[in-house]
Amino acid sequence: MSTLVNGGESFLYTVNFPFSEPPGLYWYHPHVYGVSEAVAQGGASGAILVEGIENLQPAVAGLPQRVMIMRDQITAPGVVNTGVPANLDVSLNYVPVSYPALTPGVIETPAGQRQFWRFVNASADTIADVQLNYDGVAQPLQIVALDSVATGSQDGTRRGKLVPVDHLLVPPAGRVEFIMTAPSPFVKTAIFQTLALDKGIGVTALPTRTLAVLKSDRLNPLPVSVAAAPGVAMPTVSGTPGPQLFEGLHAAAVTTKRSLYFSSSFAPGSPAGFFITVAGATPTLFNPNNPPAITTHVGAVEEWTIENHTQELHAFHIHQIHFELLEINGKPVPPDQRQYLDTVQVPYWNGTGPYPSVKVKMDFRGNVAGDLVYHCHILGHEDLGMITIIRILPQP
Ligand SMILES: [Cu+2]
Repeated sequence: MSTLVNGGESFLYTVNFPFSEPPGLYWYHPHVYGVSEAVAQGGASGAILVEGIENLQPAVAGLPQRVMIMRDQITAPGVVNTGVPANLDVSLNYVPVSYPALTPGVIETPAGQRQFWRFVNASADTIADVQLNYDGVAQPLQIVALDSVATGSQDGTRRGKLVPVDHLLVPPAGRVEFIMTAPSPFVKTAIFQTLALDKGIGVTALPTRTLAVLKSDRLNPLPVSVAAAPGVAMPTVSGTPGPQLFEGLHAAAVTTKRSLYFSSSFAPGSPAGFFITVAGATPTLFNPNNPPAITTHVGAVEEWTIENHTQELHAFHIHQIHFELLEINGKPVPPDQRQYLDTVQVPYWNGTGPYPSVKVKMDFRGNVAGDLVYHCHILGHEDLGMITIIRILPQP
C-alpha cells in the first residue's frame, strides 16, 4: 500500500492467481494517493485476462474476442470545451474521441459475426453506460461476465448464465464481457456508444458519445484508425471448472453487519474533501498512516449498507475481494442482477427523503489477509479523501 515506483525505477511484483480465481477480465493501474486521477488520465492502465472463462461460459468458446479499454483525459490544454457538456474527453484503446470534433475510431468487422467483447472502464472519473446501436435500434448484449466473474456461475453449478441487456452502466473500474453480433451489410449506421448520464445536482452531466463506429461494408472501408484489433479467437472448452472463489456466498451466514456512507464537505472551518465513513465515526481524510476504519478476519461474511449523503454519484470499490449485490435503495435486486462485483455505483441524494443506498454481501472467505482499501473509484473523489483502510486478520 506504500510502494512507490518513480520514474527511472523498477520494482518486481510477484502476483499469484489462485486456481479458484474466477477467469475473466481484470485490469491494473497505479494507485498513488493524490495523483491517481492524473495518472489514469495519462493512460497508465491495462487489461489482464485470466484464461478459462469458456469453461464457465461455453457460449464464448471459439468466438473472436476484442478487448476494449475506455479511458478519459483532460480536453486538449488551452481548450475550454464549453460546447460540450463534459469536461473530459474519452478514448477507446487509445483512440481519442476528442472535443470538438468527437470523431470516434472505426472497428472493421465481418458482417453478422458473433464476437466476444471484453470492455473495461479504466477512466479516472467518467462513468460509462455502454450500448450497441444499429440504425437507431439498441442491440442485445449477452452479458457473459461482470467484474471478472461469469454471471450466474457462483451458485455451485460452475456454469454461467448469459444475461441479455440493451445497455449497461459500467462505473470507473467496472468490467463487462458480452457477446454481440456485428451489423449486417444493410445497416447504415452501427455505433458503440456511451449514453448520457445525470451525475448529480450541480454536477456536469455526461453526454451521449460514440466510442467507435462499426464498419462491416468491405466495399467502403474507411481510411481511419481502428479502435480495436480483432483478438485471438477464444479457445474451445478444455475442462470442467474447479471450485470458484465466491461459490456459496449467497447462502453463507452473515457474521457482521455494517453501515457506511459517502459524504463531502467544503464548508469553512471543517476539513474540506470527500469522505467514506463507517456510521458513527468522524469523517476523516485519507492518510496511509490512519488506523484501519474496519477490522475483520478471514472467513467473515459481512453485509454492508452503503449510503450516499451527497448530491452526486459515487462508485464504491473494494480491493482484492468481491461482494454480492443484494439491494439498491432498500429494494432487492432481481436474481439475474445479483452478481459478484467489486465496483457498484451508489445513486445520489436529491435533497429530500431517505439517503440512497446499496446493500452488499462482502466475501472474506478467500485467502486474502492484511490491509487493503475501499474507496470511491471516481478518482477525483478518491484523491481528495474518499478512501479508507480495512484490515483483514488471519482466520481466528
Ligand atoms: Cu465519488
